[in-house]
Amino acid sequence: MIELFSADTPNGKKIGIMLEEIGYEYKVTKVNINKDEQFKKEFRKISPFSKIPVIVDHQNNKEVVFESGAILIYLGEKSKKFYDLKERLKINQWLMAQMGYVGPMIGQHHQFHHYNTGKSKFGEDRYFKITKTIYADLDERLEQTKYLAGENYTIADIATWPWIARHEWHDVGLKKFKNLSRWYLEISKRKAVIKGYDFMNRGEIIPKP
Ligand SMILES: N[C@@H](CCC(=O)N[C@@H](CS)C(=O)NCC(=O)O)C(=O)O
Repeated sequence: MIELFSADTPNGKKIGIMLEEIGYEYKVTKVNINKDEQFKKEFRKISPFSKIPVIVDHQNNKEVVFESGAILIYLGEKSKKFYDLKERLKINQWLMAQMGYVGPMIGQHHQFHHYNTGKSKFGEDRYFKITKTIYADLDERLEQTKYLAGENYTIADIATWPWIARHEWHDVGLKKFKNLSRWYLEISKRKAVIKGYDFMNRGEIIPKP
């Protein structure tokens, strides 16, 4: 059994989706990041930067894995699903791009454009512009390939999709990006994605473009 310490955010949803995709039994332990539970001493023992998500693999000597990208790789290697070692070089590039660029930049767009409007024009303009560029760059990639790392659905898609699923907050207009919308909609229809998107059982529905 895998224990998932998480909150209902794009980084949290990645792992809910992956666990549903690989069909593993898992238990969600909620960490309320709005009430600073991530800073509690007990949680910091498994999460050195006080961040969700983290997993504990009770079948594997209570192995702890933090950082969503590392968790996806761990689960991909363990299940031998969505992380084909022959495609590893391509998958890693798109996964790292999500971890180091797509997520952090869109995350800042959420901070300035969604949560803190009016506090910093510079911040709002900067991250709005970067988010639009990310949409365009992903669209260009998905014009050439079916999925981000090539012809197969992989952990790189699982890592990126939950960020685009917040498109209503972005005000970029997902519909305008034909290839990105095609990819988004196709992944939205997967049973595991529908279930993993709502891994906190709040009745959440995936927003349409
Ligand atoms: N690179 C990390 C980022 C994790 C992260 O930023 N988690 C956020 C929620 S999405 C969090 O725990 N925030 C609480 C805080 O910063 O205090 C990952 O992908 O796992």
